[in-house]
Formats: sequence, structure tokens, C-alpha cells
Amino acid sequence: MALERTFAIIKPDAVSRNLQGEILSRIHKAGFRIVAIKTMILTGGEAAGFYAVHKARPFFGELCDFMCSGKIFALVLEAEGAISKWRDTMGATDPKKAAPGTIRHDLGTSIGNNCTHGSDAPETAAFEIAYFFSGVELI
Ligand code: 3AN
Repeated sequence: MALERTFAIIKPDAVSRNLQGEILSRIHKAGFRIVAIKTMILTGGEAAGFYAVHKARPFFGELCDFMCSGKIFALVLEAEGAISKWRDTMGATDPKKAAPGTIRHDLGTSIGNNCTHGSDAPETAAFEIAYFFSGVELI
């Protein structure tokens, strides 16, 4: 499998519950290299731009409000097959359907408050990494 990069967010629900250390520990244990990390509070416009693919979904407004409700950690993770590996580490979108041992199962509280985000394909990973990080931050 090729070395790959994916984009991850530790969402406001996790940061407000002080779970960022636990999630970073799981990232290390799963074998990722953290290429870049930054913390920030998104504006409404930044959240809407990031989730533009979900604009037509009924939960779009709720999702954007939630994503700018507090501090997030944005990360670029590297590993062989990083995109699917990170999605496996997170588990299914809905914590109730996620497998035991995954972040969303163990730490998530609802489909919206599911602690982490991860890119779902190489194209979205490329867009999402470039949305948050410049070239010199990714060396
Ligand atoms: P994933 O993040 O697992 O790829 P998507 O792309 O279906 O999931 O959804 C994007 C984000 O929107 C999810 N991370 C989740 O927090 C939120 N979301 C998905 N479905 C709902 C829903 N029915 N109500 C509220 N938020 C939702």
C-alpha cells in the first residue's frame, strides 16, 4: 500500500470534553505520523466552505453551527493507506453503529457529536489539507 496523507479534525465536542490527548494517543498507537497540527475556532464562513459538499443536506446549518461552536484541532496524518486507516480508526459516522474500540464508538455521543472528522477519498483529502494548511506547514 502506498504512503498517503489524510485530513483529520478533532471536533469541538471532543475538545470541550478535553479528549484531544486521548485521541492523539489513539492516532499514535494506530501508527500514523502527525505531519501537521493546529488549533483554531472556525468562522461560520470557514465551516460552510469546508462542508460545501453537504450544502443540500438537512443538517447542514446544524453541522456548521456545531463546527464553529468551539476550538478544533486540525491535523494532517500520514501512513500507508492513511485515508481508509483513519476512517477505520474513527469508526462509523453514528457512534451507535460504530465498532467497539473505535474513537466514535468509545467517545462519541451522537451522529453530530462524533468527536472526529476524516477525509473520505484522495480528492477530498487533497482539498481538505489545502483548505487548512499551506505548503511550508506540510514539509
Ligand atoms: P463522515 O464524517 O463519517 O464522512 P458524512 O460525510 O456523512 O460522515 O457527514 C459529515 C458530518 O456531518 C459527520 N461527521 C456528522 O458529524 C454530520 N452528520 C451526518 N449525518 C448527520 C445527521 N443526520 N445529523 C447531524 N449531523 C450529521
